Amino acid sequence: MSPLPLADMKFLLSAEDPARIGPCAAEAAFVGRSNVGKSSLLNALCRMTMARVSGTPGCTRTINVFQVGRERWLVDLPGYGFASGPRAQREGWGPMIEGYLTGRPGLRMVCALVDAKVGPTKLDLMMLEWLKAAGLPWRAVANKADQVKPSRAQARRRDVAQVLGLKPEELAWVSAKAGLGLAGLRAELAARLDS
Ligand SMILES: Nc1nc2c(ncn2[C@@H]2O[C@H](COP(=O)(O)OP(=O)(O)OP(=O)(O)O)[C@@H](O)[C@H]2O)c(=O)[nH]1
Ligand SMILES: [Mg+2]
Repeated sequence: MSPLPLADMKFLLSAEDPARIGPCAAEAAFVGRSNVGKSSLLNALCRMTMARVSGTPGCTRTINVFQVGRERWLVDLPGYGFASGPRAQREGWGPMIEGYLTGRPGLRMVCALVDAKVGPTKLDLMMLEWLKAAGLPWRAVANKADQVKPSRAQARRRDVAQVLGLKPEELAWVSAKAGLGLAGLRAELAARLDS
């Protein structure tokens, strides 16, 4: 298997209307509530600063597509659960995210992010149920693991996994900021996109 050139990410396009995004053989997407670190994780996985990151929720407002190889994409989506911003825009995000997720035959992996310290929110659980019902290849990822004391990490991972109905080892435990757990997720992503 040739390793995906995850370190050679290029910005490809930004779209509000998922119907306008052309086909791709294999792609992976990042979903989760606003500010959970989707864009940061995408950057960290590729060791680049390409996707825009901000401490203010609602930073990513469109579907942003990055190319990581021939017909291989990583897709950064807007977050959900963001309480401010123009109402019309907020209400447009649900259909935008849903429209994207249901319209991509090449979608090989959906990284569903939750906050390792905060734990899954109601909306996170709804998102996971929705991904399961849609039959999409989801992968639960707890980000910001650096916010959890190392001495509590094992118990915390077990508890977060339990809320999601998973075994601890089925929940990727990562930190985009500290680089924790990224090698495993990177390898998994590359394998799924390359299969
Ligand atoms: N401590 C810590 N902070 C992180 C981590 N990942 C991201 N952050 C911070 O969380 C904030 C939000 O990060 P983003 O990557 O913009 O989050 P997002 O999920 O893309 O947010 P939206 O685009 O609004 O949906 C930024 O201040 C990041 O620096 C992490 O692993 N640990
Ligand atoms: Mg973002």
